[in-house]
Amino acid sequence: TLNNFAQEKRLFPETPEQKEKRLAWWTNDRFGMFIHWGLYALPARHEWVKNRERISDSAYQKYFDYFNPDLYNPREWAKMAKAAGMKYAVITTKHHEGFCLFDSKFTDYKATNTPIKKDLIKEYVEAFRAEGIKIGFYYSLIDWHHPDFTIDGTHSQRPNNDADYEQLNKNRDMSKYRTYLHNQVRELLTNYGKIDILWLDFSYPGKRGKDHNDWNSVDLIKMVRKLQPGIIVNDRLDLKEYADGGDFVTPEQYKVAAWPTENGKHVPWETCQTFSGSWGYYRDETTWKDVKQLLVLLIESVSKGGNLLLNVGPTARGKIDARAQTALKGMGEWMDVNSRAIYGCTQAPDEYARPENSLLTYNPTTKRLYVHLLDYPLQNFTLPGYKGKIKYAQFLHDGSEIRFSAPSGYGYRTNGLGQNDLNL
Ligand code: JFZ
Repeated sequence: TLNNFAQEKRLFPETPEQKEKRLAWWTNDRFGMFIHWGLYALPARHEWVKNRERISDSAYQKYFDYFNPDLYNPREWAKMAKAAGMKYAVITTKHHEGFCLFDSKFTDYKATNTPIKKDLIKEYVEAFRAEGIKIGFYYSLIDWHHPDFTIDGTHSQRPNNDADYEQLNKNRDMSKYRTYLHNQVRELLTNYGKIDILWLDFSYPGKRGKDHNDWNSVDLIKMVRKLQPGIIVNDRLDLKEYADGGDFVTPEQYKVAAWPTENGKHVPWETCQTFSGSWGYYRDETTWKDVKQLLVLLIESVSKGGNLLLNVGPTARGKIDARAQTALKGMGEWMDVNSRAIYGCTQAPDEYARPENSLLTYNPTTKRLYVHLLDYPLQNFTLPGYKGKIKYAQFLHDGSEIRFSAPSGYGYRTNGLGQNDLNL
């Protein structure tokens, strides 16, 4: 209610209606490409490799010295994203390792100083924009390379003993890192034209953690909105006490049970998912999801009012892994004929109780209900509880008629689906 709204703690003067409008394209489009790319593509065993294996700066330096993605062709990536039906993309401009794919004035630890000698972000922005894909930046709040980022529980140089933290941090000054972080976000939101999405990652309050004070999240987000008034920002700044500390929630690598709520109201959400488990390119990982699993992730998100940001981890030479390409193609084939059940769709009204082994998406503008049959063929299915009148039913992929009947006492029932409409 309006009353609630007045009581909420806010940073910006924006009504819920204005927010809905600002997010309208994102809510409509539903499906985006996440891109995790950095020096960790060279070891090719997880983007947290520096932390996991406690690799020193000097030992990690070889990946900088040999970073040379000679086959980088972001136009090709953008075409793949587009063919899969993805409408926006979010790339790691800097991940936790601290390496910048963009040409920053504030560091030497950047792609322009490696053998490739290019601002890879500039090329990404131009290529994806040319394909009509909205532009997102991921920027890591964590930085394992910056000399002033205090060593914490996530750090690659973390000590084994609690007592050693103080000693290690005595020459580190988080206020200097904070300035660096604000400066770089300002560069990213100034030098590359209109940016549609910003992903800041992440806060982890606690004893060996970092929270909104470490990033000065309040001033950071104020700067972000001033530089890019239309931008959509994720929720990992630790600004939970504000109703507008982030635009959407980000459940990661798991399926949500239901549309997430805050104060009893549905909130915008996006799940981010990998093809194989790791975000960065991982050569030997064998846990690849198949096309059906991936499509179910997408459909299930939309069926609960959310988005899917599906990740690729390009290789050290700048190619999208062949297995990821095949999966993207498979999703694209499905989207070619079925995207109408994704774009502009959301959770179906409750009255459409879900038939077994199916997911429902619903377009509130056209009032069309999409029943995604996860098992097929099947003898028939019912829409129990639906009291309205169905005018017509058809398969979406080929427009063929589905015959149905409305027996008294319960909802609609299809007749012999997948069995040549034989009424058994
Ligand atoms: C973070 C990163 O550490 C990871 O490498 C990747 O970039 C991913 C998209 O984001 O991982 C997180 C961050 C936050 C949570 C979980 C994983 N969280 O809040 O549950």
